[in-house]
Amino acid sequence: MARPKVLSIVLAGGEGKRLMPLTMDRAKPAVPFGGTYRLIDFVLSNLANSNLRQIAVLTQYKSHSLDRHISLTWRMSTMLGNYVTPVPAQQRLGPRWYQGSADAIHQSMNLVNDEGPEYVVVFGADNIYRMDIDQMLQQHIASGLGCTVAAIRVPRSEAHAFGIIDSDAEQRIAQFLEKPADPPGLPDAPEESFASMGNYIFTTSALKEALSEDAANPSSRHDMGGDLIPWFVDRGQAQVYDFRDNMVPGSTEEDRDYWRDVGTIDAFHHAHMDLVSVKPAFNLYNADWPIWTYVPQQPGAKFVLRGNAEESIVSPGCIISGGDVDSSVLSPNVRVDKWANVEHSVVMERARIGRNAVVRNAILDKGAIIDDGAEVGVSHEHDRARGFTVSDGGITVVGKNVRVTV
Ligand code: ADQ
Repeated sequence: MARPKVLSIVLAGGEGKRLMPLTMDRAKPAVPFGGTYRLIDFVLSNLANSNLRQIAVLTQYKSHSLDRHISLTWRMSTMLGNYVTPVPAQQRLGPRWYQGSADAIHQSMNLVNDEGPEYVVVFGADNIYRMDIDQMLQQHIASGLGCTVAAIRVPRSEAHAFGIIDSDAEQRIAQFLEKPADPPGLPDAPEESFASMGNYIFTTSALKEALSEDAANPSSRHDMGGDLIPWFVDRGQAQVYDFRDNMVPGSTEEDRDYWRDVGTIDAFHHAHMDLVSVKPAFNLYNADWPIWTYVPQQPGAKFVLRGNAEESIVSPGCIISGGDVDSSVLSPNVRVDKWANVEHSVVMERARIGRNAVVRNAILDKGAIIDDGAEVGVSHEHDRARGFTVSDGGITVVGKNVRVTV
């Protein structure tokens, strides 16, 4: 059977306020993750590995580093082909930026009209997971409905941060509540709720109708979860795709339903600590479903003068010269000097950690410099007094190129 024509749109305009200061001058999908990746690499890898290779990335907020990353990784790569296009907000429908995620799609309908796809895949750019999107597409096509929403079970205590779905036995969505204050539990598991992953597939004609009605509705906030999905639900045109039914090559029963929203400093740090655990819930090393990225050519990581790293990811170009690194993720080109101690931390590119310095439960953004003998994450009062963000969970964040003195 001929493959239907599909256009994929990745929503990459989010500000990521709760990840400040990591999103101070980059869009949330451009935030580095796991040493060598950026958040957006996960959705783009899932699309590419699912053979959905016509992809538009809608950018808006502070999109410079995101555009550069997409160009380097996803447009210039001969291996991946030239099929990902970043599309900046262009004010095509008047002098305004996108008002919400549905408005971002509405203002980009020229892409859909130009390509003429039968189905439009609309995915968020901020989450960490592996997914064979073709399996969801097959369910969408078989249903004949206008809209399919991917969903996962989450603890009810966290469900207020998501779109919550009430579906019947046939997977038809009866109710969709965007970020409800008091989320309902599931009939078979009262302490769990069924949460939207912010990943949708639409039949093109239905999407066009929904977007034009939404654009004409003065009371709409033009949000995918808040307005557009409820439009389909009200018309009996929305079904759920249970992420538990998805299986990618090389995954195991343990990691098959891994999906994380790393939208807060604590969730971001926690996901990194999982990566360096002996049995991580998310396996970066599954070569059957690779996560693609761009890493500039660099020599291998080097350990000298008894420099040491345990339970850690150490990226190319790093030099651990007599320092100790434990349970941490180091991006390329980091230096850790003699007698320094780095523990339970995420250290981004080109950070320098001087002699006798201590970095504990911290995130150091690119180019941060920790002077000889300086401490981060040892005293929260001291960290706050120096203007660093300290999260609710006690993670200290040192911003890009910031120098920490004794
Ligand atoms: P949120 O993540 O809170 O909830 P939102 O902030 O709209 O929703 O972000 C969704 C995606 O759209 C992200 O990838 C973001 O970068 C992007 N985005 C946001 N505003 C945009 C704009 N103006 N232009 C382009 N891109 C934009 C959503 C759903 C919930 C669901 C969670 C799952 O609304 O129902 O449960 O995702 O994480």
